[in-house]
Amino acid sequence: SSTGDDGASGDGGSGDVITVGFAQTGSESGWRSANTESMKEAFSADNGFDLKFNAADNKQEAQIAAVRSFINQGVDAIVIAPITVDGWDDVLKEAQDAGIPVVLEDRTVSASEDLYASWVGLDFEQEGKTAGEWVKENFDGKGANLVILEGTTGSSAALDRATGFAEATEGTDINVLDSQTGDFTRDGGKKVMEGYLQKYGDDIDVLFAHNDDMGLGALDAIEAAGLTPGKDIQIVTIDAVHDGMQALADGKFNFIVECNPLLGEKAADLVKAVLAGETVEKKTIVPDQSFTQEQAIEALPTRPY
Ligand code: GZL
Repeated sequence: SSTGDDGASGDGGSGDVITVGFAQTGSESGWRSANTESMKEAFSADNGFDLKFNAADNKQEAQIAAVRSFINQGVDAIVIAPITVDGWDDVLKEAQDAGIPVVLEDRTVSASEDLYASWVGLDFEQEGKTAGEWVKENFDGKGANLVILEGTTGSSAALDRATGFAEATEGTDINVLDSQTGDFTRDGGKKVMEGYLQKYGDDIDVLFAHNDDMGLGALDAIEAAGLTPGKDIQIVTIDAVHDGMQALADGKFNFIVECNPLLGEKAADLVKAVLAGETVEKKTIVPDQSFTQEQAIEALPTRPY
C-alpha cells in the first residue's frame, strides 16, 4: 500500500515536514531584508520546512502577538528575531508550556536562557568596539566633535554597540555632542541628523551611526546643509549592506563594520537538531569583518547582499 505522507506535523523525523513560525522584527533596514531573505531561503520547502512568516513592523507588541499565534497554530518550532531585550519572559514561558522549542536569531533577550533552546547572532559589542577603535585611531588628540545615531531603543544591537564604542573611545579627547535613536531607519537617521546640523552645524567632525541605513539617511541631511559627507563630516557605520558599501566606495562613508545577516542556514540547522532531540550550543556567534574605502571597492562586486 502507498506510504504517502500522512501530513503529520513534523517531529524532525526523516521526511516529515517541519512547521516553523518565524517572528521577524520588521522591515526597517537593508540588513533586515537580507536577513529575511536568508531565513526564507533556509526554511524552504526544499529543506523540509513549512515556514509561517510574520514581520512585526518594528513593534514588540506585534511580534509577541505573532509568537502567540504560532503557539495557537501548534507549530513544531518558533524562531524569533527579538526587537528589544526585555518583555519576552511571558510568551517564551507560554511556548515552553506548549512544548514548542524557540530558537532566537540576530538580537538577544534578557529572559533566562532556560526559556529558549538556542541563539545565533553577532557580537554587537565587538562591532561597536571596532567602530570605536577606528574613531580613536583617526581622531584622538584632535578634540574632535562626534554625534551618534543609535539603533532601536532597548535592542541588544543598539545597547551592545553603544557599550563597545564607549569602551574603545574611553580616555580619548573625542567629544560626544549628542546621541539619539534613529530607530535603524533611513528616515530616522535623516531626521535626527537634520536636528544635529541645526544645533551644531559645521562643529560636527564625525558621525557614528549604529547601522548603514541611518547613515544613508544622514547623507541627505548633510548634503542638504551644503556639507560634504566623508570630508566635512567623516562617517563610520555598522552593517556593510550593499548601499552602505556603495557609499563607502564613493567616499561618502569612511569606514564600515560588517554585521553578517546570513543567519538562516545556522538557524535552520539548530531547529532541526533541537527537534531531533540533539543537544545544541546555547549561543553561536557568526563572524564579522570591517571595510575601508579601498576594501569596499574591492569587495563590492562579489558581495552576496
Ligand atoms: C543587527 C540587526 C540590526 C542591524 C540593523 O544584527 O539587529 O537591526 O544592524 C537592523 O540594520 O535594523
